[in-house]
Amino acid sequence: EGVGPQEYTGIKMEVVEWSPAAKEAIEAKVGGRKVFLVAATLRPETMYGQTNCYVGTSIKYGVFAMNDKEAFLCTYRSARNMAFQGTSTPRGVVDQLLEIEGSKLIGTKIKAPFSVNPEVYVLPMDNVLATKGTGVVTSVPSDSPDDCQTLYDLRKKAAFYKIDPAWASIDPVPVISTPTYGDLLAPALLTALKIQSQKDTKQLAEAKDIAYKEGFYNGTMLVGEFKGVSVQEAKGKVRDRMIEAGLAFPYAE
Ligand code: A2H
Repeated sequence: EGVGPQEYTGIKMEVVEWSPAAKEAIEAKVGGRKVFLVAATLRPETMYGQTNCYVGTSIKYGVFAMNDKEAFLCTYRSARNMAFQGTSTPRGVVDQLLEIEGSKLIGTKIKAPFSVNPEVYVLPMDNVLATKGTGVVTSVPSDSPDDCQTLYDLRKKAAFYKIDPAWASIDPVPVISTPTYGDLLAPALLTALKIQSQKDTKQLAEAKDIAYKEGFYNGTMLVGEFKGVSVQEAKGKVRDRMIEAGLAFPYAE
């Protein structure tokens, strides 16, 4: 954790189809609002490669009215931060419509803004922290070692994780190229560091560090409007485009 506030990008992922366990409880209470799962990311330029989304199964989430038309699914803590950052109206008011446990969200189908794969599924991840961001994580297995290893674990043990294998069937998408690791940085690092499971937290922390530095300082975009542009230059521009499109917003904590 740094000293100052961390500047994230909040990514709005509209619900296309709720999981059976969430459907009735939620649809009855949102008053016709569009509902979005909302993730906090430090890497908006990687959203082209989102293949799924992660929640923690034992985390308590809420659905919060942001205004008359939209509701966000995230932790109470993050909804409260948003209320004081002008994301919802009136300022400072948290309007919680319902509470739901993460386990019930698994299998929900959502839109993945800017992704090559326009619709993706909500899946479980062991290491999601309730105390960071919104408690919802966009999964970009091409560039995040944690996301990639979790996807591999889910594919290996679909029954154990109680998921339909089809929900984890989208492969990592090349988004950024680096001279040392090629077009799929995170899968290459998992192999190089011999990482086998989400439980290899020490090696994953090292992989995450390398991935972040390599991607940021040496990466070039392979897709989207800023194809061919360096990641350093594209990062803020993709963020701006997503905000202009109403698919993202600034979020700090
Ligand atoms: B990042 P920092 Cl491609 N629990 O987004 C666990 N992890 C969380 C989280 C939570 N509650 N909320 C956000 N995160 C993840 C993309 C990404 C991210 C890529 C590569 C690296 C990366 C796609 N996932 O993060 O502790 C989110 O994943 C590595 C730094 O605040 C978010 O950005 O530095 C990042 O952790 C924020 O972590």
